[in-house]
Amino acid sequence: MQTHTPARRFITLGQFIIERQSDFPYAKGELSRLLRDIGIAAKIVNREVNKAGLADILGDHGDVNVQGEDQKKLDVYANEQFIKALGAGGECIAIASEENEDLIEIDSKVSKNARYVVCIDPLDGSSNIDVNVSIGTIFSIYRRKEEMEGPTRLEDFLQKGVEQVAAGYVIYGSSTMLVYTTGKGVNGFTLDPSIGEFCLSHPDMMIPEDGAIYSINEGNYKHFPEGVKEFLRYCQEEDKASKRPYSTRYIGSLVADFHRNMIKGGIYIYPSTGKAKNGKLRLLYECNPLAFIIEQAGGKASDGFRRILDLQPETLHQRTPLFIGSANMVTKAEELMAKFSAVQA
Ligand code: AHM
Ligand code: MG
Repeated sequence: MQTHTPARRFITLGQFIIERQSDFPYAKGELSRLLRDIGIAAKIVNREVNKAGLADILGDHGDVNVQGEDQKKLDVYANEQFIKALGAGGECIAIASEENEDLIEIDSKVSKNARYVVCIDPLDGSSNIDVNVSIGTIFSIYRRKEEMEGPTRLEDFLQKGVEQVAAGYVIYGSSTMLVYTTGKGVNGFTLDPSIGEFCLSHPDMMIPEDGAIYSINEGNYKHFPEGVKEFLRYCQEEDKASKRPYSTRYIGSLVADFHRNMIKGGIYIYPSTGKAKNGKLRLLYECNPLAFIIEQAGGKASDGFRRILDLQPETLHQRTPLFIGSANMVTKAEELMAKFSAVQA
């Protein structure tokens, strides 16, 4: 008789989503399917990102996006793939994307009664594509308010971050990972290119309470609020007991900086600057999803004074300063902001 010893079981993203379906606030399978659709689009985008140096896909697309930045071909491609996947899936009624000024309504029979809306930055850090540095996708999922019927309305999107039902990011790096939360912890999946599946590699991710890394574009130093300048002085001070001076690590690709700090412990800051009173990052599809993830992993996210997840969005592409990472580091930065900087209106 032959005996068979089962190999160590690996769990794919698809299996994991199904196994965890009962954790979801509305366990009807819709959210599972939505996450699955995002996973599929991420694999397609990953394929193109990996070919970026080879295919004739680098360079400007010629258009300018809502923020007045040049669009790269891959931004456009990624945007199209996510819209296509979410549109075909039937669970999403509308999308807000960094690449589109207005809401994208899904006009199909299958999506007519869909209960979810998605906010997405399809390819964040796209200025890094041409230099082979990690880039990412960030997404956030809300359920429409119960009373909302018929075509989508702006109100479906202008919900506070605390209302998110799921959020995640994909990092296209030395390996490709998808990390997400549905409010029951954070789990990370690494893409195994040989089988084309995301496999659970980082279960129950937690960020260390303290870190020794700070990530900020110090080129803007002159225009930082006094509280941020004080925090930088604190990071650079000698203090062996608290491992200071800390190290600076700034990739300039939010998902990559965030992901490293999640694993090693650290803080990422994009404060207000002279040019931009509310910083650079967008509340709906950059700050809120990462804030949901960091809180689920035991960290903190703030605009320097207030919890990001409690901010009331007023417009789709609104920006906010962001202080995100290890809980004790964000708390320290908030302390110094309260002491040295006036509260923003
Ligand atoms: P993008 O959405 O246009 O790619 O801009 C967001 C990016 C973040 O990934 C990154 O952290 C930040 O912009 C870097 O900005 P800066 O070059 O001003 O430091
Ligand atoms: Mg972005």
